[in-house]
Amino acid sequence: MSIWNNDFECMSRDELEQLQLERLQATLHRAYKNVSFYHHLFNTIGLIPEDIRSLADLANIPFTTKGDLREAYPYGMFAVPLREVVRIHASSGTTGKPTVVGYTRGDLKVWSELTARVLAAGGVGKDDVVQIAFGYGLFTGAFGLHAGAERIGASVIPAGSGHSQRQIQIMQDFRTTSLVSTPSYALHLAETMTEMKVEPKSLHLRVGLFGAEPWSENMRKEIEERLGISATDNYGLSEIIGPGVAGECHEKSGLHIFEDHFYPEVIEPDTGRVLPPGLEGELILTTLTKEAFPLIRFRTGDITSLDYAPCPCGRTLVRMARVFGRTDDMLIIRGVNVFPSQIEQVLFEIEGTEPHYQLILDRKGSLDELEVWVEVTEAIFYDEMKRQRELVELIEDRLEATLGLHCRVKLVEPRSIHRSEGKAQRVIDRRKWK
Ligand code: DLL
Repeated sequence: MSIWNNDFECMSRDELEQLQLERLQATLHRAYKNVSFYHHLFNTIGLIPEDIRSLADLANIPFTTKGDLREAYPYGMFAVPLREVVRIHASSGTTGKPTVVGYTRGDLKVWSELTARVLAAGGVGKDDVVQIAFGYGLFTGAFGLHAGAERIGASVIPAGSGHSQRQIQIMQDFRTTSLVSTPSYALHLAETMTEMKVEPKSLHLRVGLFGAEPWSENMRKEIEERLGISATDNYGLSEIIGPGVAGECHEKSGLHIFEDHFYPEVIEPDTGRVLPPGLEGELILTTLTKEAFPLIRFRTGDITSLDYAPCPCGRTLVRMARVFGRTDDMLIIRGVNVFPSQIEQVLFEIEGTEPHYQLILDRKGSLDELEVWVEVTEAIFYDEMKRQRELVELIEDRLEATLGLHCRVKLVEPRSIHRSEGKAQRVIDRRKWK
């Protein structure tokens, strides 16, 4: 599997850090001069961009939050006049009002370079037929990876999201070799193939590049087995650029962050203290080359850790651990911190359950209750009550051992949980409605 840009992806750490510092200083100047939010921020803390002389000095600058971006809605954080902006996207807005992001022509060029790196690392080359099953629209997923695939010289099918039977028909007829989607949608496609009696091995699929939502190692195994492909994880967020912030190589042990364009830090969420490599915390990103929408120390809300150990693939870029969850999708149930992905891990290890689940949170009196709805196979759903009872108890026990919390489990009929064409909705929080 090839490395798209050897010069930058395999640079010596010394050279890389020098480049980061130069690019950081240019970014700070641009932001200070052109974005009133950053101008005020620097004035408030009594610093000017020249005061940041090393990468470590960056820790003296306060964080930028999603809230800051929302206050600047829609164009307040742009560092260039609108006439230089050639593309506008917006974040999904799942955690509030969307944030609007802009790209100059130069930004689009960098973006396609970075998504080309992601695709190449996941095994896509110019002989591939790449089916993009993300929604084309304000969401950055489809346009971002589409441009990278074209840049590689692959044949790109802009299939868009949804219409699963048609997606599979396209895979058959157009001989798709690479699927780009969310991991949950890839599983849904595998299921639809079974219903359509299409044997995945009869297709030409080789690789899958999945991202935009958290997924587990077990889910990777399941997707790889069911679709007969090699699946890699890629990460990004609209505020920073979209997909193309980081991607896995064939080693599949962490996602290489494209550090020549983004400077990562991991902090302790409560105190803001920068954590040493290896410790888990919230990822903070600073853009180093963005023209239209530079961000300094942006709080991503995503939980990960950084690993600077050399990777056998040859890239020198730091690796971030698979994003396990967000600081804000962490559920606090009777004082216990719970990430939906922990529940997914447990379910994947239990025979007879399907990889589809939903968490229903409710409040009974003053107590929070968590009910986990788990889809089961037909054989189990129509089996005798005793067998079902045993399965419920098994899942409840395993969940309690993992989470330290008792929750009720309800087995639901195959295909009764809503399938998403984009990011899966795992949590229904009824506490908010009361
Ligand atoms: O989801 C960009 C993207 C598109 C990435 C396609 C990869 C592939 P947003 O809609 O702004 O942008 O959502 C960003 O999604 O902060 C994470 O919480 C989550 N996320 C993205 N990729 C991953 C991943 C796109 N690989 C938010 N694993 C981020 C876990 C992910 N979470």
